[in-house]
Amino acid sequence: MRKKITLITGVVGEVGQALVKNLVERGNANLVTLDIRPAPVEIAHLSTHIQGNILDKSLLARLVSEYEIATIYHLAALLSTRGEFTPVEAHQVNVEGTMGLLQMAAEQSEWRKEPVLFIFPSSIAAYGMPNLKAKVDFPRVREWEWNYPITMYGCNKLYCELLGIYFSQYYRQLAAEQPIMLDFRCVRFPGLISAFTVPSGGTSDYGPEMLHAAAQGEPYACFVREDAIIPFMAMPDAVTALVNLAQAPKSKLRRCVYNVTSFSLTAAQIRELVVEAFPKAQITFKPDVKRQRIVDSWPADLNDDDARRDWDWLPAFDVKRSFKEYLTPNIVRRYQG
Ligand code: AKB
Repeated sequence: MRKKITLITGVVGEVGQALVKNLVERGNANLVTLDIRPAPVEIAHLSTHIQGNILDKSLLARLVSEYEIATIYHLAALLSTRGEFTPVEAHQVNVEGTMGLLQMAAEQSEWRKEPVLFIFPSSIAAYGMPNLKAKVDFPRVREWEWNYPITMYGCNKLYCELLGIYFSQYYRQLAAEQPIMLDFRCVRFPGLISAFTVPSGGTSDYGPEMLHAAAQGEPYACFVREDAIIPFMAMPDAVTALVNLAQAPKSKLRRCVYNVTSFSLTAAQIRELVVEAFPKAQITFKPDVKRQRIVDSWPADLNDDDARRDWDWLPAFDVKRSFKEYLTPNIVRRYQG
């Protein structure tokens, strides 16, 4: 009999590393992780790691022949800044990679006669505010509003949300027999800040970069204006959101895609918090017009009322707790030792 497992793609990314630790702490032992990169030492012992490409069909075929995949956390993606430099590659990884996994999950759901749970992180990048006036006038956007992304990554995320809904509700809708469909659940994340990892390739990276630079005593030139504002969340809350959504009773979920958020800050406010934690921080502002435009297209805040109502979503780390209890002490420890 094949071993029942949870598959995590893109595990070497920031969310993946935090998620693996969290799932293991919760007693989830049967984790298989997949990434184009080798597993870092911090998490290598926590799962069976496969180094490979999600676009490799023979690799996916080998996976299903060896394992019964019950749950998939599909985190592999090229983020918004990186995606603008390599849009074709971003589309391949973000869309074709997701499509391949959705197809595999659909086939597995039929084979097992039980839905595969497919958890997908989307992003504020799925939104596109047309100008700063709209951003000010409509600060707390709902899931279905302003879905006009201006980055390849944002377009990819929005389309993959729709693909997930398609595979979970309409796949083979004209077939004689209704197949068992997969269970697709998605959260739209704001910018994420981790104490243990530094992001790469994103456009919300200026927040965590400011903090990590200050903790290492390095100067940092922030690539957005002081008044640039987007929502953020501390990494432990991001992981909780994924796991809680995965565990929510299906009957309670009235949507497939949910906004989740914690606090919104301008770049100047982030700087103030960083300077409070690291008084010697040398942070200047040197806006990059092109990356600024991307940040300006993202909403100032997310309306996450539906997640709160349907599966009791509540961030544990507001801005004060994030900095005082999670970010500052852990970052200090990280760079001191
Ligand atoms: C990015 O900046 O691309 C990501 C995101 C907001 O999804 N961090």
